[in-house]
Amino acid sequence: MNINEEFAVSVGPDLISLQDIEKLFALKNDHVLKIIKQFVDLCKPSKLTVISDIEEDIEYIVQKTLSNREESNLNVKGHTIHYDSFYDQARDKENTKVLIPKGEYRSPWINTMDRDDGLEEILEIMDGCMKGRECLVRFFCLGPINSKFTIGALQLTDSFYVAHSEDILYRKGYEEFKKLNGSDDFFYFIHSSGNLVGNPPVTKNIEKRRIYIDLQESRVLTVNNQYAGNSLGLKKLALRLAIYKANNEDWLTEHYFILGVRPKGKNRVTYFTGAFPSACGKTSTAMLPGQLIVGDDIAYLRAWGDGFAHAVNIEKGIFGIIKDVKAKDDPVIYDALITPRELIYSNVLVKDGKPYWLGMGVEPPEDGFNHYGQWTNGTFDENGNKVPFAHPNARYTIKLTDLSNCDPKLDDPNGVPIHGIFYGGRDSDTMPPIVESLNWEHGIFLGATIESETTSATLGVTGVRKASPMANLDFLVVPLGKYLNNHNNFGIKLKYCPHVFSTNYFLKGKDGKYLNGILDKKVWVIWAEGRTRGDYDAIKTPIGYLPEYEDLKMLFRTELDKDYSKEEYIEQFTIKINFLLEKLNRMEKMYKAEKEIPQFFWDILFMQRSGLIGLQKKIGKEEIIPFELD
Ligand code: SPV
Ligand code: MN
Repeated sequence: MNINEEFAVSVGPDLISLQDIEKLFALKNDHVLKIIKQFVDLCKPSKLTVISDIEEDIEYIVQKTLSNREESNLNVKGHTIHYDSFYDQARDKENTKVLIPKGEYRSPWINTMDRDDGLEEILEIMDGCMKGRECLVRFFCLGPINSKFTIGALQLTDSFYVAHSEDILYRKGYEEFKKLNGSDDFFYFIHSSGNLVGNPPVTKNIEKRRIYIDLQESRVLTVNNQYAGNSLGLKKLALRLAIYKANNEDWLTEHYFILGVRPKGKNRVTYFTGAFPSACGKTSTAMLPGQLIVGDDIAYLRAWGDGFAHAVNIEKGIFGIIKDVKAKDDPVIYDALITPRELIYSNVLVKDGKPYWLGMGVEPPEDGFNHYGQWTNGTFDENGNKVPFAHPNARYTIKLTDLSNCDPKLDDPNGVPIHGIFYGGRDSDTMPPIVESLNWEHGIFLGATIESETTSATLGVTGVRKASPMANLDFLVVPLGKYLNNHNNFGIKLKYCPHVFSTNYFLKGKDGKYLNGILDKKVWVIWAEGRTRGDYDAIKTPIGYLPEYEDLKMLFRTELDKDYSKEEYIEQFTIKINFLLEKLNRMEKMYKAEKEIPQFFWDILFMQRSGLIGLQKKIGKEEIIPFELD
């Protein structure tokens, strides 16, 4: 028997229609058939449905997610609401593990597990996990159609919500799979929500939630979850597989947005990527008024023939945090959220078919349905915590093309040339609002040392700083040293290396108040754009280049119609040597915990330290204003 016959016999006509079998055979890919057979045998669904790229198949998903109540209609046409389990509202870091074969190095920074043990455990949990349920077979593309960047993705899931979300967020891939010519060069993802309970149906056995990343087979197995960060193969699960692939080849996979910057009065678009840890301003930078958005979460970058790094968004939609989206501050998103279109809300409060979220700028009702279930103001959960009316990590899922600032180059198979990279931290007292790196290696250092401050629960205590290299620590699957080396080698190949900038929108004054307004980031971004085009001079310091006062004054005027005083500049851009030295000490301690950190990292760290100490001696002060360096 050949593989087709074997598949048809073993999977059988009670499970799959003849028409769907034909859809699979048309791919002429034995690897696809083998994977499906293996996981149908294991997960034991009662039905197998193959979804191709045609409208009718996609529409089937939308109908079924409604009829099985994974989603429900809201008042506005095309809007639906989905709920995840009360205990499945964010990425489960503890149970997301990278499976490492015996004898291979296991980095202390990465949550790893012995591969054999991990597979044994998860395959046992997945045994029969789809019993009585329908399993969907989906094909997608990570990246634009017909592009060198793009990687195929096969998804098996018993969740129509997952499938529906992926239709909004990712590009169709059934026809692209035909072009693989039988190769196994694709990622695959097996997902099951596991046993469901309640109405709407949510995952029951959360204690058996597992997300295991098997680099060796380019696959992720994930079970007993629904929250998109855990369940959707193509989002953070594929990110890890792609980081592995890129780091073993010669390109980059990053937790980057892609932004087209359009300075006033200059007829050009300059593309930037940017990585920011949570709550450091990533979405607000990607959605900066007057600019263009290509992507808000994940990018692949390759060295291109024109000498630039080119980037593509591997997604075509946004799974965005809805908290604090207000008509006043986020008019583009807000408008998309209240007008008819295909849109999934998750984990917000619904009353009379209307959604309400935290920080919406609208008074919420006193009761309704939310991630807890039937909710009234004053509901406490089983741990005695007051249940907010909506979850702080509640989300919306929409297509990028539904935003008025979507860049027409979203689907360009060549991607966009990247002139600059932002790394955004959050600290109240150390880094200036914007710093440009001295060179590419120093840019990697800036990315590797961004810190974000969590506000402590204890009153009066300064925030606890957490470093996340390139805002990618949660997704690293290769040792940090290898990752930093790959970055470095990538830059060496480029004729035009991106300029690298660190931002800090959260600097506070001596009175504890933020020194910058929410929109001031526009000035930093436009200044950075000008630097990549040679428009502005800058002041060289041991920590990088700082803007000159006159340039910022002019940009505050033209971009924001605001005054920017010398006093403000001095307060924001003063080099605080002791704080910066403390940061270097923290970084040294942290990076010493990992082996084989590249030498350039240490060279820069020690050079910065001696540069700062030298400056302190020369000027005789601990706080130095940029004018003193001119
Ligand atoms: C993030 O947390 O970085 C997200 C959302 O983009 S999630 O899909 O949960 O990863
Ligand atoms: Mn993200």
